[in-house]
Amino acid sequence: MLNTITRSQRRFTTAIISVVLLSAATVSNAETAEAKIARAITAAPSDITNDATIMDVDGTILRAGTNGWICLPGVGLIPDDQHPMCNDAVWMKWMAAAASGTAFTTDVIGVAYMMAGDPMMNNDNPMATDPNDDGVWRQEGPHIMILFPDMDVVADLPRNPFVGGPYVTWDETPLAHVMLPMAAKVPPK
Ligand SMILES: [Cu+2]
Repeated sequence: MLNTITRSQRRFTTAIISVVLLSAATVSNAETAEAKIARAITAAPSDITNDATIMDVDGTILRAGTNGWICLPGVGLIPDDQHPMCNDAVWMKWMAAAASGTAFTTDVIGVAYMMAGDPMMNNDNPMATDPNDDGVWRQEGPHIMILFPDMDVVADLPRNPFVGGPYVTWDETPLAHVMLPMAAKVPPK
């Protein structure tokens, strides 16, 4: 399945690259490293963040770490985003694949913490930017995100973000993953 990325999906990931570059250019200078680190460490529990590497969205190391976790002050794929995340190595591989337009594969699960919440996202289409775009929009509160080697193992999970519990986001795209919310939420108006 991962070998058969459609042309539209490829166009999507190409668009992501330009977004990343734009984001790096506009965000980096606006804030101090201290402010970025302070926000990045709100993404996960302190027994992760205390020894995590803190990396800016453009790849600059703001603080070296030792435990393999990488915390970022925002989602680098979205311009000016300020929702921090702490990623394991598998999620960093996913981020790189999304940014470069290459297919993502993994042999093991990946875990990312976003305990400070997500930006508003379209659950069905990672490319959607207009609130009037089709699909279900959701803004997740504190949550964990999980990648699987084979999404067939989570085929029974809902695609609806509002039924409670874990759900699949960006189903049928190369960026599909499971969202595990830690708080209740309601659909946007
Ligand atoms: Cu998230």
